[in-house]
Amino acid sequence: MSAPGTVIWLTGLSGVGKSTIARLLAAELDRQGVPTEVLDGDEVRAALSTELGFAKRDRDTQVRRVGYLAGLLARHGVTVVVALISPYREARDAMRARLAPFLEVHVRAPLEDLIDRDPKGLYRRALAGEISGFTGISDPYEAPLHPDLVIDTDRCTPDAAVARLLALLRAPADT
Ligand code: GGZ
Repeated sequence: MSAPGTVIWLTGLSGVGKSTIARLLAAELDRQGVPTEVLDGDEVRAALSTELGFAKRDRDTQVRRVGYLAGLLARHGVTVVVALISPYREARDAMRARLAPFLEVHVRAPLEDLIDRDPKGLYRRALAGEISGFTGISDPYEAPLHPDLVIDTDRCTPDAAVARLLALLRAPADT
């Protein structure tokens, strides 16, 4: 199985399926006896980042906070699944440099699909101008240049995504 203390960093747009995949993966790893925690952007914001908005500086602060927590857990052998938009490449690269082993996973789908799915109505509100600086609509998302894995959620079920992540954890170099 994976090296103890691996950080699996799921990055991608809102509503693309990061949280769903993170929960399923963590449940499966727990079932296999691998101590695992999920750090989800929404939850960390509610617990620790209530003062942060979505300006670049705030998003970078959020990435650093989550990276710090991930590092503390990983140091004690916990596998950490991060589900965070983390739209800026430089901030993610800084986490890769700090955390090891670190696997960057780009969870993606065509923007039109996300606008169609829109379970929370956030894209509708962003397109109507009611939410400013919304990632993918009116704020940038910098896709990873060298992700360890890409998951296209328009073509792959959550279970299939987890199977691919488990394969990556077993043999990071061959996937
Ligand atoms: C992006 C936003 C925004 C804006 C609110 N841009 O899919 P969600 O709804 O439930 O989770 C998203 C969450 C983003 O938190 P992160 O900590 O992952 O973002 S970042 O890494 O960029 O700091 C989304 C919601 O907040 N949301 N406004 N303007 N997402």
